[in-house]
This record gives sequence, structure tokens and C-alpha cells, in this order.
Amino acid sequence: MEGLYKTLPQHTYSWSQGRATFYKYQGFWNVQNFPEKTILAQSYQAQPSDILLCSCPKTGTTWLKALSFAILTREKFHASTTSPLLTTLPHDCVLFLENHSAKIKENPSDLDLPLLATHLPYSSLPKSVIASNCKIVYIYRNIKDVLVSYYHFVRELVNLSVEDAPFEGAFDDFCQGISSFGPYWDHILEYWKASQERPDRFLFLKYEDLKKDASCNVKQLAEFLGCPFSVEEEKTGVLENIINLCSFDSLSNLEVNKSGTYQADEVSGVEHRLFFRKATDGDWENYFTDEMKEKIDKLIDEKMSGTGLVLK
Ligand code: PAP
Repeated sequence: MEGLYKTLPQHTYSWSQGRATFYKYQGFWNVQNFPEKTILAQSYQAQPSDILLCSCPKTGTTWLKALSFAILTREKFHASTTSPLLTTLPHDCVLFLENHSAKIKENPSDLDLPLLATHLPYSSLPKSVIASNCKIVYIYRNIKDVLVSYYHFVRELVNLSVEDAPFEGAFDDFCQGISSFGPYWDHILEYWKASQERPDRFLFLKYEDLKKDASCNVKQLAEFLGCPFSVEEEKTGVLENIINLCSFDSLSNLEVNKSGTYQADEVSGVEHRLFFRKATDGDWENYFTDEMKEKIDKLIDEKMSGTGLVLK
């Protein structure tokens, strides 16, 4: 592997005081050890019944995992009393393929759920995922809020204060496409193009839409997952309870999500609280200058033109 790293384009974030270095592998940027993780994940043997939750980091992954898990386990657990989500980080309820490929291979979930998640780009997915034609849910979010969320996440990971990690530097790197699983727009576009060929196998959800109309979007998600809410369930509050359990206010206030460390692999851990920051739309306005807004809007207009996707 060492030989491989020498051949890969490399970039260290200057705004991170040299504490975060990225490599470009198979067209996308990531931290060291991702080539290994990708190769291991690519040996996964997907089944047609699998459902893959896909996303770029900071676009609503934790929320989508919680909702999908709660929807699929609603007959076993009650949202406000017995759900594992009350005591387990959503990332430990639905595993990331690239972080836990060995565990997934050896020990499928006790609950026998067909759910898996990944940040891998579409072109790096295991071939079996494409061949099995399994279902894919993709969540995406306004690029400016993704960037602000990502900035804080990385800043906290490398232990720097806002004063010591200039946002302008993060902005420049992100606009060059250098972010975890970036370029962000290429990540979306690959999935979007694949979805155009097989629309029945894909569901695209937008973070802001989920916030605006949780009920409609969660019902759509349940239908796509193959277990729509019945009229009775809606009447008796099953849908509402799931929405409430998975809301930011609820999850971020659970003890399990305020403490503890998520083990992304044997070497790196992430404090649970870092997955729950503010969850507001438009936080970018507190960070962007007019010039930054103009630059990123122009970039996104160019990249997304003709797709029907709105990331601004
Ligand atoms: P990940 O890819 O590292 O798992 P992801 O969950 O995709 O991160 O994104 C984290 C963002 O979702 C955070 O946004 P912020 O930085 O703008 O605050 C986080 O606060 C937000 N988030 C986490 N859980 C929820 C939730 N239940 N509802 C809405 N937003 C949430």
C-alpha cells in the first residue's frame, strides 16, 4: 500500500495547521487508509434485497440511518420506549460498509436488517451492488451548509478552535473538490446519473425537504424501503413517533449521543457528539462573504446545470 500512496495526488489542508492530509483515489479525495477500506468494502457480496443508504459526509447520513432503522424495526420496537436508537448511536445501528466490512461479512446484524450505509462514490461501490440491482437511497444537502458542517467536523477532529482554523481556507479547499469523498458535486452526479438509468432502484432525498415536510418524505422513504405506513399506523401516531424519535432535538439530547466514541476503524474514533451540531438550514450565512457566495453559486450552477438538482 505504501507504494500506492506515493502515486496518489496528495493535499494537506493548510487551515488545519497541517493536521489533515488527503489522497485522491479512484477520482475522490480521502484521508489515509481509505484505499484499503475501499478495497475491502469492494469485496462485499450484495444481495438483491439489500438497501444501501448512500451520501457524502455531512448531508444528513445520521438522520437517514435513524429514520430507515426506525421504519424497518417498527414492529419490533416502540419508538419512545424500546427502540435501540434510544441507547445506540445511529452509526452503530446501520453500519458503514467501508468502516466495518469485516464485521458485516462475518456477523450480519442480529436483527437481520437488509440495511447498510456508505459514503463511497457510486463508481467505487462493490460490483455486486450494481449487479444485484439492490435499492439505493441517496441523501444530499445544500452545498453551503455541507461545507460549514464539514469545516466544523474536521476542525473538531483535528482539535483546532475557530480562531486557529480559518474558514476561508476550508472554503478554498472545498471549492477545489478536496473534502472527504469530494468533489461533493461529482459524488452527487455519479449517483444521479445512475438513478436516471434505473429510477425504480433509487430514491433521492433532500435534507432541506425532509426538514420542511418530514411526514411526506418519511412516508415516501418507507414506501421505497418496502414497508409503507398503513392508515391505522398514521392514525395511531406510529409515523409521528418515528419522526419525533429521529428528530435532531431528540437524538442530540440522548445520553448515548452526547458521550462515547464512534470507532470508525481500529485506529480512529469520533466523539458521538460531533455527529450532532446545529442542524439548521442556512447556517452558511454566518460564514460566507458575498464573494464566497457568488463563487460557490457559480460553481454549482455550472456543475449541476441540466440535472434538475438544486444545491444552493
Ligand atoms: P456524517 O456523514 O459524518 O455521518 P451527517 O450525519 O451526514 O454526517 O451530517 C451531519 C449533519 O447532520 C450535522 O449538521 P450541522 O453540522 O449543520 O449541524 C448534524 O447536526 C446534522 N444532523 C444530525 N442528526 C440530525 C437529525 N436527526 N436531524 C437533522 N439533522 C441532523
